[in-house]
Amino acid sequence: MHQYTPGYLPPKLREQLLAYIGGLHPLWEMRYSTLREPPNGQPQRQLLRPVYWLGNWQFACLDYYRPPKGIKDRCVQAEPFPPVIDKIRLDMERRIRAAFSPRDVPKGWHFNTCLINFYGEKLEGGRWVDVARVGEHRDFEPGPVGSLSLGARAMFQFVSSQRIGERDGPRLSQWLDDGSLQVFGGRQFKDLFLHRVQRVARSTQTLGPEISDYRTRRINLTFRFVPPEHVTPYRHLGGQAKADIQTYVHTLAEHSPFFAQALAGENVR
Ligand SMILES: O=C(O)CCC(=O)C(=O)O
Repeated sequence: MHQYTPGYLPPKLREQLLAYIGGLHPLWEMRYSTLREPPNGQPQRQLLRPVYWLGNWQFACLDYYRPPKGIKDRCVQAEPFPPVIDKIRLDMERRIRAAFSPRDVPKGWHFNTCLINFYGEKLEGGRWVDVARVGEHRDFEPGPVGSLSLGARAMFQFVSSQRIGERDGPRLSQWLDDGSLQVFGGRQFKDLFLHRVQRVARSTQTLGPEISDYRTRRINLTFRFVPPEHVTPYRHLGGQAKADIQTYVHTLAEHSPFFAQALAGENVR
C-alpha cells in the first residue's frame, strides 16, 4: 500500500512546524563508534547529512533497529514530540488506519519515533558538494511509515530487493513535494521493496536551522513505530553503548533539557 497526498500540510501548520525545526540543533554523526575499529574493515565515515530524532534516537554507531536480532541498545529514548508534531501524528495515524488493511497494522502500532533528515550541500575543501540523497534501504520498524516533506522536491523511488541489475529499474518513482505526505506499508512496500532518495531538486532557497558549513534545501520527517519495550533510556544502556554515544548525548544536552536530564539521571536506576 502506497499513498501520496500533495498539499497535505496547511500553510499555518507548515509554518509552525518549520519554526519548531528551526530551533533544533541537528547532529552530524559518524557511522561507526569512534572508540573501536569499524566492523569487518568498513571505512569510518560521517553520515551524508545531519539528523535529529524525536521519540527515540537510533544512533548510527549503535546500528539501526533490525528485529529480530538487532533490538538491544538500538533505540535510545529521546525528546517527546512537540504539540505541533503530535497533532500531525494523530492525523496521519487516523488516515493510515482508515486506508490500510488491519493485517498491515501491527497490534499497538502508533508513531513513536520521528527521524528528521536535513538534505543539502556541504562545504568541503572550499567547495559546495551536493549530499542530498539516501541509498537503498529498508525501514525495519514494524507497520506503516509516514513521511512529511518540506522544501525542494525529492525523487523518491522503490526498487525491488531482488534486483539483479540497474536494468530492472525502479518499481515506483514519486516526486515528494513541499508540504506533501507519503505513507507506505504492507509486505510489498516494507519487505519486498527497498526505497531511496535518488536526488533533491536544485534550489537556491534554504530552510531549517543554521548548520555550519551546510546549506539545507529539503527537510523530511519520517515517522515509524518501535515497540516500546525496545526503547531504552540512556541510563539503562549497556556500558559499551553508553560510551559509544556519550559525546553525542553531551552535545545534545547543550540545547536539549531532555538530554541534560538524561545525563543528570545517569546513575539513577
Ligand atoms: O527523505 C525521505 O523522503 C525518506 C527518508 C528515508 O528513506 C528514511 O528516513 O528512511
